[in-house]
Amino acid sequence: MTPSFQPQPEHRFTFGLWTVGNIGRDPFGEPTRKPLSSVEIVHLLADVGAYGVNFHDNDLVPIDATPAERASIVTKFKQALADTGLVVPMATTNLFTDPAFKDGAFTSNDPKVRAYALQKTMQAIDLGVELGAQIYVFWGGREGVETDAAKNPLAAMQRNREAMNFLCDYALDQGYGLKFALEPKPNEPRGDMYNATIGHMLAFIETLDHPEMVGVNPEVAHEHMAGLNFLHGVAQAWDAGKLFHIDLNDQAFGRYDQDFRFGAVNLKSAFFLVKFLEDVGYSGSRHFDAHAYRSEDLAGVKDFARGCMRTYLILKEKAAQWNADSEIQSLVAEINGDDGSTDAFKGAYSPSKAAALKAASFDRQALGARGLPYERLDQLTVEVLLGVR
Ligand code: GLT
Ligand code: MN
Ligand code: MN
Repeated sequence: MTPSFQPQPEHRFTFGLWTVGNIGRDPFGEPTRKPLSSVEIVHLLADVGAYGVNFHDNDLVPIDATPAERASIVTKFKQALADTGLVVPMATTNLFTDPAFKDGAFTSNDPKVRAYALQKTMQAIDLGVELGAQIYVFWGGREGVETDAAKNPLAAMQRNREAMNFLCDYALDQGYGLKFALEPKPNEPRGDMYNATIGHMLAFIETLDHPEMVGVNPEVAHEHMAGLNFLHGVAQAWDAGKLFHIDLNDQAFGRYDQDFRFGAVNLKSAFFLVKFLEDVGYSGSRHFDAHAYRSEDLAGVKDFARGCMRTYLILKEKAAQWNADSEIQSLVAEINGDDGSTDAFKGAYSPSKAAALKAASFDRQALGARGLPYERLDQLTVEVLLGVR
């Protein structure tokens, strides 16, 4: 049977209100698309086959809304969810748009800004939980500097920790059962942002009071902006039990924050990422944190959203093909071959093992002379991707 590449709820494909809702503004140009209401976005996402919709507090409820306005917006949004069957797996706080956050939220030098950021986040957590969110994302968009004269990086780290500890305790105190997912990014909008990569964030999490409820939300584009191998960071997060959420998109290395459609730039990296997520059985949201090219109209926004999901599903099918390809698998077996001659040295340390290993002899020249068939394996991978196998 030819696969249909039709998104299904079990694929856990989600989009943010801000992604398909992006109006095509950039630092050099005015919007190219009309804003959509959150209800319209829910219907658009249902139309293209998404499973869920995520939001920042202010994507849904304007920052200056009255309690009555909030209530009416939430009622309409809940109705749209009920009408379409879409769910809200994740929510987050906008701590970057308002000028109050121009020098950061949790890491601001101003204690009033820090307190306001905590207040806003608690209210946003309440909103997210009310709509069903189980994962709460923290992207520190303004947590950084343009000059290190402005902020002590150690103080920033401590303030960030204090805020996360406070908010973990808040969520626990409310009995929310939330998990927090921290999203690293190296720069943009700040000159440099704290906890710049997946690795920084994983280390930071271990210093918190409740590390068990905090994981990461890595984004393809953000690690690529730092010139890093995204898959390796994701594998490390998975190994640590910290892959709570993932932001899929694409990005040319070394460029500004492009947030392109998933698979739009680095297809081979996208392939190995999808293969990894599927092979290990990642069961969280596949969240597309990206937006349509500024040149698109509403139909193009749908093409963008469908393209993200379709590319993921095609790559998932290619990964299954790679795993089932006998020539590829025999190369994999050859690469990982083991004649058992080092069995005595494997596993945990013991003094006798160490002594035996120190006394063993190895044919170093033969080890160095052995050819590794990675060229053939990579070419076969390319041919799977190009559809000629
Ligand atoms: C913003 C940012 C993203 C974050 C979102 C969550 S908003 O668009 O570029 O990477 O995931 O705050
Ligand atoms: Mn991004
Ligand atoms: Mn993101």
